[in-house]
Amino acid sequence: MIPTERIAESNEDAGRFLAADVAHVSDVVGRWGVDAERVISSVARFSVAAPSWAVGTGGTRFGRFPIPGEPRTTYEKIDDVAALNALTGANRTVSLHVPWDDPDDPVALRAYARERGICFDAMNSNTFQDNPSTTANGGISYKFGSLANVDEGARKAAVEHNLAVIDLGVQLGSKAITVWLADGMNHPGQANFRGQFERVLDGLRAIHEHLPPDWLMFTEHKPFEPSFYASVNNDWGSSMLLAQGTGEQCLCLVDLGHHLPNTNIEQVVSRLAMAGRLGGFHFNDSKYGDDDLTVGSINHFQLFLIFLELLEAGGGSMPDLAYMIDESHNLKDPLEDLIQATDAIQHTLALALCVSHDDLTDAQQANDPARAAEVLHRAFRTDVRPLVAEARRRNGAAIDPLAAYRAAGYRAAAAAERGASGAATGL
Ligand code: PSV
Ligand code: MN
Repeated sequence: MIPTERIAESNEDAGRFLAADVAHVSDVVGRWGVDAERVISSVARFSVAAPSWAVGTGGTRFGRFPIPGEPRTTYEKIDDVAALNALTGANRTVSLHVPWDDPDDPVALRAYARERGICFDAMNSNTFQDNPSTTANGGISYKFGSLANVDEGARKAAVEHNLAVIDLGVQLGSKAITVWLADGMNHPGQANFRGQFERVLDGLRAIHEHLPPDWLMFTEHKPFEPSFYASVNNDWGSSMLLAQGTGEQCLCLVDLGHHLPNTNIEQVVSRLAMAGRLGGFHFNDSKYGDDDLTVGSINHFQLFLIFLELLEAGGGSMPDLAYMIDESHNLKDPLEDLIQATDAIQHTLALALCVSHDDLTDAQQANDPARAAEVLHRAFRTDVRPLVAEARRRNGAAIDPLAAYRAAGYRAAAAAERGASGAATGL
């Protein structure tokens, strides 16, 4: 854990000019009618789940370079998320991936997490690689797909795995399951498009039937990888068809990296929200494909526009979706990257909250695109970092979380305890 005294210590130094900076920014945004207090309290309320697998180093198929002190178990992953949350105040939940996480005592795990202020967000099922639920069934493999497979045994194993993940999630206090499928084709002609889609729909319906009444399930689209010719759930259109065909409790999840270059993701968000099927969000950034880069590090203006659409969907507040960071860190200390990702999310939310909705609507109604651009840019180009820092301070978190993390010596302590070569990411 990172003790609260360490955070308070680091805030003494980092907070020297904070009140004056907050007053200045409040004055600036107040000139166009934005209430800085509302921005601060909205940012302070917002939380984004940390994925259990992203507290470890990721890697590529060309290699993986772990760092000392990586978590070895789901318990240690929860320790890392608790440390992250102590610093940001904005990662109050963790999202597990089964069987990368496969707790044999979910009740004990839940209590352990609760003691550290962490709850369980959406569960993730994994039918994109062979795992105990397939190999136990001798001869069954997901090599040619899971829910879309022509082999009935593979489809059955995939459905059963998802049901088991729901049952586990119930014990952990989760309320949702995200279904991302690698199913598709690597070779033209390999399978029948319609047949694959219909089999996936059948499988999703079987999973949906098992959902407790207060649960949701999410279909997550992705254009390619590992299916390099065609994914079954390739884009938001397919995702929405699947969600609509599956049932009322099935919504769509948008992973920012799961779009072909130049896709207008903010428009995708608007469409899904309009159709009442927007349910979840995976934050990351992307230059080429599913690069899993740090949130806001490449396409920051696009992220700002996406936040505007989220606020639009929520009537001026962030809608109640399952928000998660989905990144893979190959070079940075994973916790440092998650700190920066969370900060980027908080920062961009603050920027979007600083847009005057009334002024933007006026410009739109007057067919005045130049004025509309001014309204967006005066918010986007304002330095709202003091408002974000103030939101963190009010949550008892760190004004400068990265500096506080380094000063706390967390990684060195973890390395001493966990050793140099732990690896429980599953990736
Ligand atoms: C697939 O690329 C994905 O975005 C899904 O959300 C998976 O659960 C996650 O990454 C980890 O592989
Ligand atoms: Mn994802």
